[in-house]
Amino acid sequence: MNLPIKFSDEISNAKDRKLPIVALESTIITHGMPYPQNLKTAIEVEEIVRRHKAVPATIAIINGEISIGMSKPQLTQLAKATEARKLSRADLPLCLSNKKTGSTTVAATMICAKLADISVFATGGIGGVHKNVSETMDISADLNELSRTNVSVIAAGPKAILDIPRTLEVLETLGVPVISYQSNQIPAFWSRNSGLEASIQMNRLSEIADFINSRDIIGLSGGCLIANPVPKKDEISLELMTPIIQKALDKAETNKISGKALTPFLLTEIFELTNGKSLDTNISLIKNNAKVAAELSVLLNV
Ligand code: PSU
Ligand code: MN
Repeated sequence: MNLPIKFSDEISNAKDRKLPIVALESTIITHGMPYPQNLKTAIEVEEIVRRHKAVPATIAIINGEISIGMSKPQLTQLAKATEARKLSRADLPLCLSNKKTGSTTVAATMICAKLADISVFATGGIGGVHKNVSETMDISADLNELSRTNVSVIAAGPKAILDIPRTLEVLETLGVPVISYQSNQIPAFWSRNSGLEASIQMNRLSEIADFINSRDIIGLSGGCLIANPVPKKDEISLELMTPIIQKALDKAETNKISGKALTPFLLTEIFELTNGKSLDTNISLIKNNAKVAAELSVLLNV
């Protein structure tokens, strides 16, 4: 059986020439940001990867095919889509069997990147353990995926809507290294600091590349999380974010929002409660992650 996988011309060419490639997710386009900022950001993030000497591969399932690299019309289609399914490990095959279009979360993007032999992936923030986990058992499949699929994920830490200490405990249990880049703290997405100490701090990308290569040499399975704090000029402090996040969580509880819908709901609420500032921060951190991922992919490609 042939894999249902389709490479864009840009990615086919990059593969032929053995150029470094950076995977990018598509749930951030369909469920993470409003139109048209989502489209503008997706295009700009790809440009940043190119400027830093790597090739961007935005990943989604388009009409039943795992599509690695998007054309502008495809990005536009995703950005305007209202029906696209948010796909994770459990439901990724649904869109393949019924020839539908869906966006890939961190977990699903990792799976597709691995199939396409791409080992570096930039996103905004990963999913994790939700704050009310003792009642809901809501733990993102992103964590499990990090433990089993060997792709390095550059993110601005777990989203601060999550229970960050518990998310880190789960990652540790699963054997996923969390490397804080140029910081002695775990970043909290919109904020540079979570108040939690970094478990591993590295200040140079060459150290991170050596670390990843060492994992590969001893055959450790699973990926690694590189936690890259949002640039200072665009951060919103944790003090400012905490009451806003609480308001959004309360509203989600009142409206009985759960499961897949929860993360997109909270992001939209927070966008409104911050008069759009949270989106500016989100855009800034994803761009910063794309830059670091491109630089890392260049180092790992030699
Ligand atoms: N980061 C963002 N916006 C998002 C996401 C991440 O800035 O929308 C998405 C990612 O695709 C991540 C998903 O994998 O949210 C987590 O969803 P859940 O908690 O349902 O697993
Ligand atoms: Mn969930």
